[in-house]
Amino acid sequence: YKLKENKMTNIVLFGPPGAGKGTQATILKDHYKLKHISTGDVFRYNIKNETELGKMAKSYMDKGQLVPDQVTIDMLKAEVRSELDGNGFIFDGFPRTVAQAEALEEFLNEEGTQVSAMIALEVEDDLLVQRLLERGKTSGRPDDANEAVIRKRIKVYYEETAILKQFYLKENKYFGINGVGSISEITERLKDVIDQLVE
Ligand code: B4P
Repeated sequence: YKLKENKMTNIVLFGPPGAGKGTQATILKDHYKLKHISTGDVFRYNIKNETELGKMAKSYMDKGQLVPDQVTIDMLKAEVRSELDGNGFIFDGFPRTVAQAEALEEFLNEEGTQVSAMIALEVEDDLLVQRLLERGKTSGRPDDANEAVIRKRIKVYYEETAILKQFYLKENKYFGINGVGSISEITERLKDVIDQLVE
């Protein structure tokens, strides 16, 4: 799979916490042979290994807040640089702020590529809370453990992240799909969008 007019296929999976980004990215990366970058996973890896970055990130994540932009952007760039010879990327959980979106655009341009599409998974808040509480029973993730933190993450999404829809709409790169249904139904909806971009 290669993007029709471009060197790489770079998909941003978008949506509120619990919308299914990580779930779908894991499936799509194998299907399209893309590198999956989840900033949440990279932070959790650093937390597990007790790195300085991990200690810092944990203090924000446990409260349902975003990790500061500069560290997140630097981390993302390092991940992208390690895989620039591949087919492209699925970004899962990045960008989450306007500053992150601008940094991504500039950085990909420098590397001779760009975001192909942002695809948003649309799911209502109560279902998000339900999914995350369910995951919290087994994930061991402190940010899934209680409803107040989950509600805080959703609030941060509407305050800081949701605006990115406008950013990509302006560039004609925004696609919204219904994120409610079985995991395989949603994968099919995503493939319908992505198949129009790749050959
Ligand atoms: P993330 O790791 O990105 O976590 P998330 O928003 O909860 O989404 P995730 O991908 O894990 O869940 P999914 O929807 O797949 O972020 C965690 C924290 O890290 C943030 O709060 C922030 O502090 C920090 N962070 C990460 N990126 C950052 C950035 N760029 N800038 C600053 N800070 C950043 O799935 C949720 C659950 O729903 C799962 O249990 C799944 O099994 C279930 N599910 C999925 N699809 C379903 C379906 N169709 N039906 C039923 N259940 C489904």
